[in-house]
Amino acid sequence: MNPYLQMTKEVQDALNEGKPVVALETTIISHGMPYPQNIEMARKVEDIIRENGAAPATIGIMNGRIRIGLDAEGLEAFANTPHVEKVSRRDFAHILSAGKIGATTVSATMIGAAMAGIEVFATGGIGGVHRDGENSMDVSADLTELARTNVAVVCAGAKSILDIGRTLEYLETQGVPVVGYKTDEFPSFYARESGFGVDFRLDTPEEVAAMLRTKWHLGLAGGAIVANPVPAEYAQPADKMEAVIRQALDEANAQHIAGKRVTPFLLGRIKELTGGSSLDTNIQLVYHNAKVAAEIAVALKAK
Ligand code: PSU
Ligand code: MN
Repeated sequence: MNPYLQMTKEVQDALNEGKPVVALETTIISHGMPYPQNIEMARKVEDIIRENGAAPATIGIMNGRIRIGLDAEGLEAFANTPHVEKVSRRDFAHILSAGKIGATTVSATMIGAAMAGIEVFATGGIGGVHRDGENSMDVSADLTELARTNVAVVCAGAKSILDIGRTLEYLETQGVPVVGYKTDEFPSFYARESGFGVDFRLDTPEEVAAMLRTKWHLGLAGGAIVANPVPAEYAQPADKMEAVIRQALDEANAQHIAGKRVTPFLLGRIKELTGGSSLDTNIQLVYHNAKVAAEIAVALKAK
């Protein structure tokens, strides 16, 4: 095993026995939600994965190790330590060698998952091409990671803080399949709609597993997006979110927020401006993604 990896017994046993495992990210805990909702979400999402037949592996960097699976203390540290670093591919080696605590984004979590041999990852939303990204060149490292690392990412699409059309164009260029899970439309996180289609629609975990196995058997490197819309009863109206997002974007521009601070700033402002009603949507869609990810991980082990 890679000497930088430190696994929980639950994950180690599952991997040794060829049982399904689902990766989870820590940026969503440290930078995506307030305490204590983040720790409640982090615990419950693990239970949902277990209930659906897989072992949960929440991934983060701590004390010079890549943690694959976190115990209660580990989860608490990511949920409630001030100034946890946000780690994408670029930051990974530095945060590890410096012994800092680093919450992994989608890109960094995919790296850790692939090192451990985990094929499926559940999260909320992915990063993408930001609005005005054609000028700022602010394109999330999540997209290039999806092009090179063999991990399927189950998400509720991308928030419309992003330019969803350009995000999908970029994914096409990078050869990343965008699967609509029981949907023909790419979802926009809070809303089930975005106005953009998916590359193809699949309706069962077995079909998704078959596509992934075939892709990887062929040696077509890279992951895939499994876009799973938020359940209708928890969705928010897209027009209400658009007004909030525009205000948050205006504030980010006025305050010259750039680089890795952009996404956490926007997420934080959206939460404040919606008075927390968006937080429940956010949490529920993560639970739904965890369930679907576990089902896909189970189906992949049967292939
Ligand atoms: N989008 C969300 N919630 C999140 C993120 C994105 O709706 O928590 C986090 C994820 O960890 C994602 C990261 O990988 O933000 C992308 O950051 P950036 O835009 O700086 O690449
Ligand atoms: Mn960025």
